[in-house]
Amino acid sequence: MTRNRAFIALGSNLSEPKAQLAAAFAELSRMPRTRFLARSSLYLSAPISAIAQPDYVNAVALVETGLEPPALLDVLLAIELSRGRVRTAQNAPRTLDLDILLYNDLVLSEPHLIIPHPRMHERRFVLCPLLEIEPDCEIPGLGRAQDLLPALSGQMLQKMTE
Ligand code: PH2
Ligand code: MG
Ligand code: MG
Repeated sequence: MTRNRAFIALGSNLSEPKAQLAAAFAELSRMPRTRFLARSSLYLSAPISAIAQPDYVNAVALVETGLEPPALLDVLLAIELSRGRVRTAQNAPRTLDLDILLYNDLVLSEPHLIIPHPRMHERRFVLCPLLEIEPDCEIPGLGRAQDLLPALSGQMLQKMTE
């Protein structure tokens, strides 16, 4: 199996978010040609959205996978659907969101898939859990994740007890 390292962001703010993330970790560990390597703590975060909505539970997972990025995306979208995800407006509340953050040191810009995730460096709810499992994380084109964090100190984020 080709061993690619992929970091995946998890987020939920509907239908028992903590349970959604627990189910999602289990689903990620069952993906084909994939080994689940690590996950962060759960974090409670204020929504970043123009639409008023509940707080989110967020986390980041690391997997080793033989799936190429488009196939990985398809599997993640299928897991979202299996958790009742309904797509309405951008940044609308959701039962489960699974985003590819990083895939090795790949830089990709396709209509439906941009890697690194184009907004990850603006989001404390992504960088904090990412740094928890990968302290030396480098984001291709943007530098060390650790160095991007101070600019985001105004965003509410709280590590949760599980
Ligand atoms: N996801 C979004 C938009 N805003 N805000 C928080 N706190 N957490 C998220 O996961 C999130 C968000 C779009 O994917
Ligand atoms: Mg997202
Ligand atoms: Mg998404």
